[in-house]
Amino acid sequence: MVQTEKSPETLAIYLACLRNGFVFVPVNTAYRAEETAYIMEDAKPAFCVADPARLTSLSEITSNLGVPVMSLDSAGQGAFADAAAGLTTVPSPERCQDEDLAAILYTSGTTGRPKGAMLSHRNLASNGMALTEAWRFTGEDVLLHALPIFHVHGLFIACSCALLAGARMIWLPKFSVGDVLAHLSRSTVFMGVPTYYVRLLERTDFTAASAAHMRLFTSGSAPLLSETFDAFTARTGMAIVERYGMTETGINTSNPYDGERRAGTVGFPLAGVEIRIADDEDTPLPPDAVGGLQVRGPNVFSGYWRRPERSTAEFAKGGWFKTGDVARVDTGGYVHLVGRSKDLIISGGYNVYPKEIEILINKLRGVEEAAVIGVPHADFGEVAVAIVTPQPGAKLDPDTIVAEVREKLANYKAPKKAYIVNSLPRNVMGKVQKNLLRETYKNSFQEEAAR
Ligand code: MLC
Ligand code: AMP
Repeated sequence: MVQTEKSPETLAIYLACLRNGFVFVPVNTAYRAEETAYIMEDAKPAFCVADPARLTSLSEITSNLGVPVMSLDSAGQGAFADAAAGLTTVPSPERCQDEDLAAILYTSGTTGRPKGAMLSHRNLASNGMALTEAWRFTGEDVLLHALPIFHVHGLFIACSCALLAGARMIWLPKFSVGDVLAHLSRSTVFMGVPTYYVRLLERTDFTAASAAHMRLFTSGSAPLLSETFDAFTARTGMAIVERYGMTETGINTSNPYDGERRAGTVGFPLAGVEIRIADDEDTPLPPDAVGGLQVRGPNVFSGYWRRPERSTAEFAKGGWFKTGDVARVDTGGYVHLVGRSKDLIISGGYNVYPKEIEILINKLRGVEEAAVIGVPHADFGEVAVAIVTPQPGAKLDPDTIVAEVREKLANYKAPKKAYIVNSLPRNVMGKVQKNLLRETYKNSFQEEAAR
């Protein structure tokens, strides 16, 4: 398990794991101690590498579990680096089978607890090769890498393309619009979440000339608004390639490299990947019908770590994985994502599961019940907002609720605002009507956007 700041050394640890048959488990560096502890207890890693700033908070859990831990900082220094430097021989590579486990990536779930998606060597290799081909990567490319490397986007999608093609990467420690602008003239490919493009477009010094050396911009992890797509084309003369992926599957579909890149769509299935739209009984639907998007292929994971029951429930007969995304395929074959059946907020490309936050707020003193919803936000696409009812006689302060969540959960998950109300709207079954709440609070961030 690795929870370190982005560095070339962290990438080397990942590659060393692949080469030697170890299972790589990257963990988001924004996670608080409890979130990390949960993953560590679930994964039970043989060994842990962590940023020195985390050693104290991790020590209790690592010593309870008997997990050895070594430090590595953002500059690639620390006990782990020292030990590696002392090695005199390089072990020969392990002969891994296609089905052998290569990585476990934790993805939060609608139950409020993260589960580890088990990804095999075949999953990673097949998807990397299909993408390298689809996006025409060659050894001449220079990928400007600004994504975090604890998720599939930055770690597998971006790195697999560059490494399989023998391309170079400019390795930014994190996304910063200034750094990206400074390096575009030396790069040929950039991959981002929609927020990166929104922020680039806010800069008047981002022009057609800044992008003149680039051959490809891709976007994914969250919906790219048509306005962003159009503004980008108007500014640069280039069309962003929007694609669609998941932790459990890597990339499923992409707009074409050659051919029309259509705004508001995520293009066609990659080579070797099958998708279908199905109804609630898993019966395939005809073109243009809206239903659940299911996927099958060498990219699809084998199940969740130590959760056989969840793994079976998420697959339909014939090995089709139910993504939880609601989509339609038009008669031209383009896939349109139209919604999600899972209660999920995607904020700046990070997944936020309302359930996880609701469970936490419900435990706070004086709280009767909380409902967490996603509302539109100009920068992050959407952000979490909490609607909370007090216990009889209790007085609640919205800012305190937000602050208490931030103590326990990564900042990006914390609601950006909380509202205290007397009651939550419910349907006849007693279920909270989140659609009504989303409508009521949809303008929560309009003023900020206008400023
Ligand atoms: C940071 N903050 C966020 C946030 N990121 N809030 C909501 N949503 C986010 N995504 C908060 C911080 O906690 C902080 O709060 C404030 O915003 C500013 O923090 P920051 O550190 O300055 O933010 P910044 O570095 O600018 O980060 C924003 C970002 C980053 C967009 C650059 O979130 C990012 O790189 N996102 C990419 C995520 C990604 O790689 N997703 C791929 C998942 S894989 P405060 O209050 O403390 O100031 C996947 C599959 C697929 O989905 O298809 O690809
Ligand atoms: P994750 O669990 O972090 O891997 O997130 C996967 C989810 O991100 C998918 O199930 C989709 O809901 C969403 N997603 C990924 N790419 C796109 C995209 N291009 N447009 C809309 N949603 C996307």
